[in-house]
Amino acid sequence: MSPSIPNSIFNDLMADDSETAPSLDYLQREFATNLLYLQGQLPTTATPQELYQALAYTIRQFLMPSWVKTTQTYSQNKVKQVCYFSTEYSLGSHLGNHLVNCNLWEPLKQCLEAFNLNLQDLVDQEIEPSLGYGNVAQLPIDQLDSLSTLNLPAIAYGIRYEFGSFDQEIHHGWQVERIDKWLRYGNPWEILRPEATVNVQLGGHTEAYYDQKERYRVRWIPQRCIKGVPYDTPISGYHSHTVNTLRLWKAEPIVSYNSQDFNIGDYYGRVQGKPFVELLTKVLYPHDERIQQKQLRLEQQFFFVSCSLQDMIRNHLATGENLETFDQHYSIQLHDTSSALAIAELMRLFVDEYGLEWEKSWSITRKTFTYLNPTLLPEVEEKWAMGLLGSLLPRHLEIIYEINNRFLIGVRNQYPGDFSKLSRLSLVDETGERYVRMTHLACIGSYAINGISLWQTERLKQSVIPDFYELTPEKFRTISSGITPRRWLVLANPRLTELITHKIGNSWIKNFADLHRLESELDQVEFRLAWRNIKQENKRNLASYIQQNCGITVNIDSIFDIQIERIQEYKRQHLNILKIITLYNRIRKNPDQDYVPQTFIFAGKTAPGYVMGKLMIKLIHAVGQVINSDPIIGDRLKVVFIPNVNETLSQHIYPAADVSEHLAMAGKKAGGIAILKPAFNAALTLGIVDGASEELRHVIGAENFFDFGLSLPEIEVLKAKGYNPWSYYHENESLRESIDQIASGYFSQGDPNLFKTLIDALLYHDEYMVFADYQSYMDCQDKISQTYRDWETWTRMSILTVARLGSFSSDGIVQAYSENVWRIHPV
Ligand code: 16O
Repeated sequence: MSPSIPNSIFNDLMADDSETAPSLDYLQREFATNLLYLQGQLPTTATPQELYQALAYTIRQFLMPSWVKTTQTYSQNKVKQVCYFSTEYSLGSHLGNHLVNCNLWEPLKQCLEAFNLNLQDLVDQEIEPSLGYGNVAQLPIDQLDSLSTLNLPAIAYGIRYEFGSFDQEIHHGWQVERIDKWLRYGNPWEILRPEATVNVQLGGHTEAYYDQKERYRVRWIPQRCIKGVPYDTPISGYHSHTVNTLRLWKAEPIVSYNSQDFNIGDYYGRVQGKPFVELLTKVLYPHDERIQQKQLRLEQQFFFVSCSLQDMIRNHLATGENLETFDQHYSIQLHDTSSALAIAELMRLFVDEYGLEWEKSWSITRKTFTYLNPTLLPEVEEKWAMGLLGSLLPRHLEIIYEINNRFLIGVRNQYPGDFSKLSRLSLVDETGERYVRMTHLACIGSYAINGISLWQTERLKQSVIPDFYELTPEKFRTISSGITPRRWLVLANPRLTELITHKIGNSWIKNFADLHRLESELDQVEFRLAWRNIKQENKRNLASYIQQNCGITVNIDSIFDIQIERIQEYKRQHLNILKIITLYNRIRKNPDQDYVPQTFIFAGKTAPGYVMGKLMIKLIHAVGQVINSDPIIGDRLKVVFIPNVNETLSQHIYPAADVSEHLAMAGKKAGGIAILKPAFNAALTLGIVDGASEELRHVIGAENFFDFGLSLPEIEVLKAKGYNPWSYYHENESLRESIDQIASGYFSQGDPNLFKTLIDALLYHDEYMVFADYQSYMDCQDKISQTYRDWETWTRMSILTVARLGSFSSDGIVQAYSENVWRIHPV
């Protein structure tokens, strides 16, 4: 039975009036109504969080009609969609993003001003869902923004972790982790879809049988069965009617309606078992530490791919199509190997559940998947121990064996007698304990393989998976990465957005290459002045945040130099610290000289079990404490650590940055889209030339980029010669002085032991060649200070950086993927 709501009512609701801005009056009424009816609050007693919620409810209704229409259009017109499969999404805040995309920022700002409320303050109340770490989790989110903007059909599947990336607190300079309860106030941006629930099986064994047609078949007798419940979140695009969906799965126990199950004991047993099932989607695991709960991670991966594939098959069949056309309606983008099990699961669904022939199933499967490999080093590849995989997914292990057998027959024919080739390509690693190699599964089961930057894709071909490149070179694509200008410029930096738009119109927001028009404005002195003043304003804002949250007064005429990324040895925050200590020593020795004042701003989390990462955070604080309170130094040098950085907070930091640092040793960093965010916000880049930074430097011009350090070939030469950190220590006086200070306890109240592990790691191994790059880094730093003295030159470099970023918008990337890989079309 479907309700018959009169057209006069429903058409009105669905009417598309997104072109015309809602009246002030309307917005004010809606906001007040939501505050009262949904929050049960009065203006006098409402907390900022409740005001934010009322605002969120006010905005989300603008999205709903387009969202419903988009979904309906896809299924009615049987449109081909790209489906992202990723275990991680760094969503960032919803409200600000939708306000920009729906053109509601200004109207709402006015609406709230009349209520004596500040829009930005309320936007900052949102607890963002941090359901992933770093670049790899950010990439799909920016691409989804572009997909909706370009009216391209997409759906993203993932896991609805109850607790995302932990909250970072700093106690006496040490990182302390707090559970991220992002759902504690409810989540106005999701809608629960219980009717789309699916069941997922785990464990048990398999058995062979003959079906009615006397065909040999296998069936899986699972030991456990759990429910996957989807929660949908809208993904809006910039000034577009397309609202795509992010569908995240939560694990729940199956509630039986079989009356016999309801004897008392069983009932309480079930209630008590509930938390164990829900453990599955409880928490996001960091990947930069060894996880004990490996099994849980494998369960998470399988759970979400199984839910998603079943969902897709159900939707596909519901349109009246059969499975033979599956690949014509879906392209599945495997985001790293954490979703590669989908290949085995799709085969199982086709062969076991729907009775398709193996060959047919394999052919459809291979035409469905595309694989993004964002890694650099073969040693970080994901492998699952055979025993674990077999006990959790017995049928999938058999399927993987079968895929492997058939694959290796082909390899044997192509390379007769080459046994080492065979073992290098095999899905099963048999060099020690036996493992299934997920990278291999992803390569074999997909029709396109791409890296994350041009350079990294080359590394994939040459050194990460060269055998696959040799075998199937036609699968490899070279599409770079980019970020969305909406989130990283329009939302993050309204002042700069306004100035750019004032100069060249607003077409650049959708056609990012239009920014090149800024180059012709370069010679106008008022323009450069305006550009510089915006940076100063943004620095003033950040300075007051720092004052309030870190209790440190910073000089807004100093260079704001940022290093925001995960704290990891290979990213070399300690190199930065050694530089800062050197600068400190210089001022102490010659206090009367004229120095360019500098503020060094760090932010980043480190994995909870990563001792060295934690020690690096402590070192930043310890050095900061000494420097920041030294009267001789005054405001010429400050060290700041901004705790608990996430997407939203970083959007307040980038616009204030003069310099952004990227210090990872050459050859260690695969993606590096992080380098783009400060550049979008007119910061100059100081970095190792490697991968993404090489692309950036090439595009903006080497003269606008500060580079330093050893290149990858130079590192290899040095390693071959035998790298000895001691020789640098002995030869470089200021380096030695800095190291000795840390080692002697100068920054740890006389305690020589506190940083001993860190210092010893540098002196005895220095795996990431911090010492080898130190002098070149110092020289580069001096060049920066010199350049900064001349603000005209500096501002020109800054404008040119932004003007030349055109090719780094995720719009262009997604366009290229759609045409060359996914073969999807605008709707
Ligand atoms: C519920 N949302 S009832 Br754009 C969610 N409708 O299902 C719960 N949403 O998970 C959540 O905890 C609860 O809200 C409290 O916030 C419901 C409708 C909706 C409309 C537009 C957009 C997004 C969602």
